[in-house]
Amino acid sequence: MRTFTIAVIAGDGVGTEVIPQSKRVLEKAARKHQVNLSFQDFDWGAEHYFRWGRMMPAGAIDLLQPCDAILLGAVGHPDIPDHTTLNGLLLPIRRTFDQYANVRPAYLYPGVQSPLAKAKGGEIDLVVVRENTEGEYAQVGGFVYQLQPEEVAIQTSVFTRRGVERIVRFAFELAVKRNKKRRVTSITKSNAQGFSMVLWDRTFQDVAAKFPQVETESLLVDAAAMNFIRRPESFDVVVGSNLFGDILSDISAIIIGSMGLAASANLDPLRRFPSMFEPVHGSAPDIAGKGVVNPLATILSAAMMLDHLQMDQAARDVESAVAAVLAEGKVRTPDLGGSSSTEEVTDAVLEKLG
Ligand code: GGG
Repeated sequence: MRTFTIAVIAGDGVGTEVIPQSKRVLEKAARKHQVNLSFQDFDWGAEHYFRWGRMMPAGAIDLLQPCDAILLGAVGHPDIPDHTTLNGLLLPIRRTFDQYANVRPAYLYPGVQSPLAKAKGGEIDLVVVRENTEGEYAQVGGFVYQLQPEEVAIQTSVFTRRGVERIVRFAFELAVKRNKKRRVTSITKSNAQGFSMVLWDRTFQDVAAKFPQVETESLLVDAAAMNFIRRPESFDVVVGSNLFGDILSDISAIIIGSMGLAASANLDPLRRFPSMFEPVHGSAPDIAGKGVVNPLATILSAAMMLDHLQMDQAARDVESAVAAVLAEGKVRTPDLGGSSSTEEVTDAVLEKLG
């Protein structure tokens, strides 16, 4: 029997509730397909920070590297600044393992009510592809006169032709693979950002020329935000920088009914390093510990992990089980208007898995 080693970082807040549930689903799906998943749990995150002054130990990357994939819950704690939690765990993993494609699908499942009055099940079906290693999140900059009244902060975005080209190519290849609308929308703000985003536009045109079978569209990020609300059904694959992809994928998450349904993958498409799978949502301290967080975003992220590990049928089984639970509409957490617990929703998914 084939064995995959999965590094598991439950992290903080609701991360510690959704991860055990997604492991239950993964175990059942793997058993059904005669695959063995060996989970290696790492107790990194806010508690580790309170104890040791850092979100993860110095040798963390070396411990993760031999694993086949990483499953992450959430990071963030009300008593630690967000830039400390993010830069102490999530961002270094994405960058060190060159997980340059952050893939965030948004599908409106039949049976789920979108806040957009006209949207019907199946009508929203898009993927935000976010550049994940450079751009606005490159962490280049510093303070001058730090903590003085005349303090200056400089934060520089980094856009390389290689970085833009590879993420745009990934988006085109995904549009071909999905074989739906075969449309790639590029997001910039090149009217105001006349260097980095102009490089992005030029690179997009160069890559697009190699995919004549794929329709293209270029939108400024403000127009894209509006059109995600006005005509979400027109989008297929949407590619944008680290910051723009982050923001737009929160809009795409909420128009499909809940952040609790938004899955994501941080991929190294070249498979040199482990890829990482996580729900789009954070640690949600307001509902943490109450047993009501929606586990489906993490379960769907786990399905993306199975797909990446080439367990295609197991991935489809998990997605179908989630779709069946949502279509039935009986068991759902409060974010979807229900009163079921995190565990009850997982039980329902397990039952559908058969
Ligand atoms: N699910 C992982 C998590 O906690 N995400 C919260 C967050 O702040 N993410 C920022 C990002 O994706 O760049």
